[in-house]
Amino acid sequence: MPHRLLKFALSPDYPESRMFRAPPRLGDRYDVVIIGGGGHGLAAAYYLARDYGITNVAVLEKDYIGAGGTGRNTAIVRSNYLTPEGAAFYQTSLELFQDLSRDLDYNLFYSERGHFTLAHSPASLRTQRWRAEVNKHLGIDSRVVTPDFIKECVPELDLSCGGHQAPIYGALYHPPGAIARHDAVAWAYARGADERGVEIHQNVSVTDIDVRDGQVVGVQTDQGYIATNKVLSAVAGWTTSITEMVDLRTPLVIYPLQALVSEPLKPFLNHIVVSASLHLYVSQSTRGELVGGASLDPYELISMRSTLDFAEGLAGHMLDLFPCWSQVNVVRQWGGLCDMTPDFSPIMGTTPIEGFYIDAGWGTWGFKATPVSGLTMAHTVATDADHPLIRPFHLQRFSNFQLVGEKGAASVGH
Ligand code: PYC
Repeated sequence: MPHRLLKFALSPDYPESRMFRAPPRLGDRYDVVIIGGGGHGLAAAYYLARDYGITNVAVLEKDYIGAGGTGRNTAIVRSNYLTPEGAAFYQTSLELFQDLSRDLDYNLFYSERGHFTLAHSPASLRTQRWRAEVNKHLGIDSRVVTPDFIKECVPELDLSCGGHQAPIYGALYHPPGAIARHDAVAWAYARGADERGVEIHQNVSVTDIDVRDGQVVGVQTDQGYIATNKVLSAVAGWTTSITEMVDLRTPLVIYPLQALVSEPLKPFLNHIVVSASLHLYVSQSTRGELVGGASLDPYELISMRSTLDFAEGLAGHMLDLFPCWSQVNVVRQWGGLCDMTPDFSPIMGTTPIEGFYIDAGWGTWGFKATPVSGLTMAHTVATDADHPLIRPFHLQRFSNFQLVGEKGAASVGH
């Protein structure tokens, strides 16, 4: 079988068409340059082409598409946020996700699972009750459930946590919580954008942005100069290196976030389980792997390395909840960069530099916002006016003291 597979891979008659063209060479001028070939940049390119007919667009990715945050997260989609601004934004994203496989004509393995945030004390249960009421008020499907309900849904879960940790008193339950195949989201948006004429250039680094009299006029890359009047930065953890090029100050600080996967197992875990007290979230992917993560690493750092400390800590807490996993092998772990904002909301929209648009501040919540960020940034770039859904996330909020505090809605204690 491996030999046949190799022959198939090397054959010039490979029957599958490419997901997107390999464009010949970088052009001299584009209407829009998007820096960052992750889900957000590719989604913005797709909606620019689909909704506004703007197709003279180059997406520049310094690595391969989806190499950054898009391929380095735990692929959770949910909308149980706590501010009216956040709830409206993430709920729109969730609804776009629900129809995205059909829209992009590509199976994204979108799988609605139900999302539990466990409460390990009466005080934590009161907090989850408050979250449920706020969610209901904002039109989000959320409720508090009993230990019996949790046990029925997740029979493998040890509600007593083996006596090593405080037991489970109940949970916030968010039925539409889902997972998706994160790489496929990037590939499908890339294909949709490419089919409409957008050029996707991998392995192209932006080295400078040319701003004259407060207006973007071009982009310098390691493969030549591009004239353009519109640049969208969609590089998440690398945002500070791009904003430095245009002298734009943001309050972003970069932290690593790590995750791991186990060997594939027969499907048994139908839900997403989160424990804020144990700093853990876990789900089972459609490939059967247990996919788990924890809080941010406890230091500011631009690094994507993985550590044994993280794997040991997370595995220990997984076993507190699921002692039956003691023989499961971890097969892979990785780290990603999180561009954290002080209020745990993104930074999106126009900026004081004409023609420079920002899509950043994605911290640990970027994947779930992929469709809505693409949709709203495409509107913003095409019309030069911030989309109503992202007005609250404008960079200016930090100087106007109009922060959108979402810390309480972070899935674990980040
Ligand atoms: O916000 O759901 C979330 C999340 C999961 C992992 C990191 N953040």
